[in-house]
Amino acid sequence: MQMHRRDWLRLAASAAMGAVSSPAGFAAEKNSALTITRVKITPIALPDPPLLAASGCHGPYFLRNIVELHTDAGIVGIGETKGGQRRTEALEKAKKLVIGQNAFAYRSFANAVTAIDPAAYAGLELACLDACGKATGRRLCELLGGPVRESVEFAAYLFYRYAADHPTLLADKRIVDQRGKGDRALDDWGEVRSPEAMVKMADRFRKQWGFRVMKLKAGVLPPDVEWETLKAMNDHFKGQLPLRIDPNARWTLATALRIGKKLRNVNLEYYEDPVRGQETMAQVRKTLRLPMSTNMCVTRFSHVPSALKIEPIDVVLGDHHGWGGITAFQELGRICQTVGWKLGQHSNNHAGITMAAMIHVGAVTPHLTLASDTHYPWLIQGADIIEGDNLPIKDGHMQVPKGAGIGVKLDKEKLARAHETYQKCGMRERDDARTMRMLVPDWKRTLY
Ligand code: GKR
Ligand code: MG
Repeated sequence: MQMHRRDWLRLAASAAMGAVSSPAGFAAEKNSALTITRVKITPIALPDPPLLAASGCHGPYFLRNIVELHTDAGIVGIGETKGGQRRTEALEKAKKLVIGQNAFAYRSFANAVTAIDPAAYAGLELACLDACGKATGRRLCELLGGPVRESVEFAAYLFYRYAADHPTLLADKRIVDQRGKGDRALDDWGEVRSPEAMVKMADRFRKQWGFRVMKLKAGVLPPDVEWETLKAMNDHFKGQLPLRIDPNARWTLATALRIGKKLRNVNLEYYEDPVRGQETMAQVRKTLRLPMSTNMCVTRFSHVPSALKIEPIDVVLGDHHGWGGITAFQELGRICQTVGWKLGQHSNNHAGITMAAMIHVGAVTPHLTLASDTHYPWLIQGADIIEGDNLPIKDGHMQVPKGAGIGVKLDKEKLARAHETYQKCGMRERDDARTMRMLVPDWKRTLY
């Protein structure tokens, strides 16, 4: 089926009107062992605007894998995790280890599944927790000992980008929906590749969603232009909003030090991954004495011991998909609290199940006090695979969903459509460099 923005909006509206919220009355199943009988993995592709990062330009779709975990009680738990064919294969392999197990015993297969792929475990654990929540009438955050907060703060995630109806990008053969020019464009943000345009975008993010914290995705334009952008944002908000800048390790040590010195002149919350590797990050941190954060040089538990010695960071940006599930994220929280690191959440493109999961992560991790990253504002309204509208963001915060388990419901029609898109578009792994080369044929991820 071919869709464009208006169709997505219409479908979302009718799904919302037809949504029936069923109470958590699962008394009959309460005594069930909640044995996992079947697991369905559905790879999907959702529309993605041309956002720019050190990796290049986002392609026409981003990929995710959706988990439906069936139990003998008739309860189905849902999960979402990273996308791409390799992940689908890992999930297919992992599901063989969980069928026949009790959903409440999700930690009993954690090591075996994490050894295949932490992101596969994260998707399956989430689906187990959703099933357990539905079986007991408890929200996920309640199952995991919370909530410590009902409202979780997120940051504005600001990307330089091309207009959604850039003619070269619209000619991409992988596009299988009816997006086009003008009001048929995926979105109306237009091109944002200058400090002035970024200030306008930041202002609109603040007005539309109330974000208090602003993160600039850097590693795209020449570093001095990115510095000018951050400074213009700081001036625009009169130095009152905390700022972050993330070049995704596309800067040399010399550039990171040169730009880093200027960062002292703005309301900087932290300097995120300007350079690659713990040693180089530590050099930047020791020279500049700025707070440094990462989702690149400390991304798994085995990276912690060397980070304690080398001291490259002050902040870990965890991701429950990469660290091996929400329960692993809670453990990460305790480690960060113990060693004196602050904790935030990293994000890649995701749909509403992950969005809800990230809110629950915030609700069950006391030490998670920084505003989390999320790509969710970039998800086209009506394109999500959950029932109803995209989850609301107000005053930069999102509320823990009210229903049992994760608290959001899978919309089967939208899921089928997103799977059909995955089958037709031919994209099987993220490849931002390929899209970037459509615009700049000799583009390479060289260092600045
Ligand atoms: O979506 O282009 C992007 C981001 O750059 C993402 O891939 C990064 O993983 O958000 C991430 C980050 O904070 O480094
Ligand atoms: Mg980052």
